Amino acid sequence: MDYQFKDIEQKWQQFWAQNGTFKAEDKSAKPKYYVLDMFPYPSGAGLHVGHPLGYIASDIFARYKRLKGFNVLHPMGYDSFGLPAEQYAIQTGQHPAITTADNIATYRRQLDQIGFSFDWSREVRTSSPDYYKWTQWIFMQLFNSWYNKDADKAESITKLAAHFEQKGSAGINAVCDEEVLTFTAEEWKALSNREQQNELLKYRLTYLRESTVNWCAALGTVLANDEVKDGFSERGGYPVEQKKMMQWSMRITAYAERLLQGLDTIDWPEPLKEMQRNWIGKSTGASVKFPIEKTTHHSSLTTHEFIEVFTTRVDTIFGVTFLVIAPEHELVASLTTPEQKADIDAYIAQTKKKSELDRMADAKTVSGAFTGSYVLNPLNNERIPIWIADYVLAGYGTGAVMAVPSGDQRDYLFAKHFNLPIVPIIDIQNIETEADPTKEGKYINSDFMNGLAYKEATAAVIAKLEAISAGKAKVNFRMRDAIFGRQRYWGEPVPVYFKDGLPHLIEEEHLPLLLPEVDKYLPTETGEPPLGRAEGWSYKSQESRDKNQDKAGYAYELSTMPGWAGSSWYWYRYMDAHNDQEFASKEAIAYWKDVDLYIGGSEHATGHLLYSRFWNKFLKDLDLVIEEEPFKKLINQGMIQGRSNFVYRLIDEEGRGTNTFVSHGLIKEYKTSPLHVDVNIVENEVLNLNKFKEWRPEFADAEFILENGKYICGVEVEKMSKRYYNVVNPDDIAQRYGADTLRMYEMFLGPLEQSKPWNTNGIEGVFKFLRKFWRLFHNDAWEFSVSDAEPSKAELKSLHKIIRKVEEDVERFSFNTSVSSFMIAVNELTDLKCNNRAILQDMVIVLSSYAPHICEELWTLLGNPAGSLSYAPYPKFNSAYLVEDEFAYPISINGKTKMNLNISLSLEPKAIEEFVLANADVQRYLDGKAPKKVIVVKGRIVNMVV
Ligand code: ANZ
Repeated sequence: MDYQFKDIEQKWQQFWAQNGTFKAEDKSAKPKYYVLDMFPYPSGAGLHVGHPLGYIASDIFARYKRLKGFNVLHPMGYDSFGLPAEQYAIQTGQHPAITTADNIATYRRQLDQIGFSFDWSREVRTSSPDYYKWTQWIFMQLFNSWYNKDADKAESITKLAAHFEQKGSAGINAVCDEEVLTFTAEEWKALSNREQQNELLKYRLTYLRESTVNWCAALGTVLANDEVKDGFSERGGYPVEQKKMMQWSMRITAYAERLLQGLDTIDWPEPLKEMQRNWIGKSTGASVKFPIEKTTHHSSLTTHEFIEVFTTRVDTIFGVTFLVIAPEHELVASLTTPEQKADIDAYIAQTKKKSELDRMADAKTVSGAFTGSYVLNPLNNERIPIWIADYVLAGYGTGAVMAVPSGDQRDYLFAKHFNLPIVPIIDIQNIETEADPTKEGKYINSDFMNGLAYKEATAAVIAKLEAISAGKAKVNFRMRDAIFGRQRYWGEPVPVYFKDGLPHLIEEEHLPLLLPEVDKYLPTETGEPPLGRAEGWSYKSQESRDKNQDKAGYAYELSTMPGWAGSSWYWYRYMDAHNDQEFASKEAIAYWKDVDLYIGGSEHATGHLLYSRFWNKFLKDLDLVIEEEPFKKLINQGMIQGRSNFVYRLIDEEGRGTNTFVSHGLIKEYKTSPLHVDVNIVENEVLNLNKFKEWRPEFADAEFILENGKYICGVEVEKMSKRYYNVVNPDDIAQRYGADTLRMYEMFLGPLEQSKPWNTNGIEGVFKFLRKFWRLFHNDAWEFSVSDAEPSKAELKSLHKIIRKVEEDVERFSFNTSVSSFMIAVNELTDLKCNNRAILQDMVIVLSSYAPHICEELWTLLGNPAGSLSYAPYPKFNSAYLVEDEFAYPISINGKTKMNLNISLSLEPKAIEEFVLANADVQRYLDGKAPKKVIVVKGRIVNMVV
């Protein structure tokens, strides 16, 4: 039979599903291997050909590892909470759970069609209650923990409370809020329970805090920085304001140093690591306290007698000519003198409109306002004016900068603009370039720094500051604590209720806290998040249940968790997906440990991949997991870009578009305007005219100006997107050519990590290759026919070349290069007319991770016992078959090569000469004459002089 891919693929997909072929063993004598894909958000649009790229690569790897004798865990699931389903719910009223279930069904059908070897028995969905129960449970553990800097790990909050009870706050070295109390054990005990809880909240790893957010009143929600453009929401264009709101946050900053150090231990792409390093943004410098010069205006300044700055250039302290604090700095109001109040107020109003991103990006325009107050330089008592300016960010360092116009470009521009003094710090003339004492000169303005290099000078200044308690060395991180609340519906409810204005966890036995039903997916009239609409949704604690009190119950937290909550631990759930006692059993975690290979997009560099590492480290601190890092090796697959096609509409004299279209080669001769056309009605750039007329009613009577009888379309590479009509659906490819061709073709497109445009120009070639492979097993009448004869040397050589090549390629994730090697091997075997069972059987195994369906079918036809070849052993490479034992000697007569002769490399020159002279063709060239001289260079050439 000819190659009937449809029947074959259907048959094997069913077989795998029915037999649970890819179910990973929970315990096994085999070594484990965990291959993970970033699970998708099931969007309404379904998969396009770009999505499976990474999945195909990981599937090849997973299948290869099974052949290599590993117990492979290769699961799949859905990151199924999120905004699009909620937006759809707002528009149509359809419950997001229904939309999500529908979309998942589509995804599943599409994935199944590509023949992935997922262990579907372990599927997870982050939006299903038996999953988010454990997301909520992990949140509870975070709430119940604090970060002990001395132990350098998270510990139980009860341990902290016990310490307070016995020793007060002394001896606690924690990552916590800035404003914590200092107290003795007695003072702690004297606090009310509420006061104690309030204090503990400042230490918990997840906590409520007032933070500045981008608030969009019209949309009723907080927006992320990248959703705000020039003070307006990107979607809808509504005004966005900087607003302080109580928000749940995660103290990821506690893990900053470990997140940084861990990067050196994992095998990830260097650019990705670099993105995380920059995001974490470690800066080594100093904090310096500048005492505030007290005047009559400062009666309200009781506790703050100084402004603290963070600087990476404390060696420039004698060049400080002003201080700049962020407009949001807590001291602004009390520092502002009556004369300056109008200026300052106007300036603050102006900055409220800018997002933080805009503030950082906007380096050119200088703006600021003077508060009217001064600080003193702690080392020389110089008076220094205090300004506010939006280039200083409230959330970084201390939100205050000592400005050194002779050392820092921004400070320099600011000083020039506002006519502030510029004091040089080193003895060079050109102070417009940033001062670098290591290169450019010596310090001036201070005796003790004279002649010192940068490092020594820095240490000397810090020592001076420490001596007068005005400063100390400090490490600062750019990374902030992560906001953990959204004012939205379709997410995990936070398992918290409020009592006396303080948050409390619900009892564990009441997990999961189910997402309540609401009448609309919009904020309430009073601006509460959608969960505020749920009727009778309140918490009754066990105590109140027992006593039958508090009938109304306590109010629940109304925000839901952010998109990244469910994906920050999901790889553990796959290890033990149905456990209803734990997020995963200790045994399962001890066995699977971590992900050996993770494939996904680099767009998750500072989101998902950072949060996952954070939660993993936290779970490790609690001894709930084994490894410090979750993903040992990671590969970013490139994007498959769309290949857009264009038609060119003819423009008439009045500049109006006509219904005539000009072929691409002729557009220079006409006035035209380009129009995207659906790539599915174009083949090899030739437009299918009939399909074009059917495509849209307005084109029904379109006319064409053709070249050589054809309409040729223009081409451009763009993002694959519906609005460019360049989306290629994997279903269509699978229908037309089969999944095996699709899989091989996606790999064939180029290196996995590279982005590349989709084009179908080579897909026929891949399809033909598979058919040619199928042909090897069949005679001219398409009957299955293989021989049991001994394989020839040439056949063995072809086979062993590909055995080794695929092994090497797959191990270094070079999937595209294997595809061309397969093609060479099949061509060689075809030329050799090979139909040898021993050769073909091994070929089937080697190819099976790329093209599993056809290989399963051939495996069965070869007469193997019923079942799958998925666990057959990968053939052993034998280098002996690759040793070249013959050489094609060029035979030349009077310096001209006449022919080549295959001669054994073991022959010595004398024997070679005899062999050559005995050859009939050589004799013909010699015309019966005996050569005067024969020169034989072994392994190189035979030359004859006649
Ligand atoms: C004095 C100085 C002199 C500075 C000099 C630089 C050069 P990184 O490496 O990013 O940590 N800075 C501190 N806090 C800031 C804030 N909240 N907003 C904006 N800028 C801030 O940079 C730290 C440097 O950035 C600090 O060192 C401070 O300026 C500024 F020749 O202090 B420097």
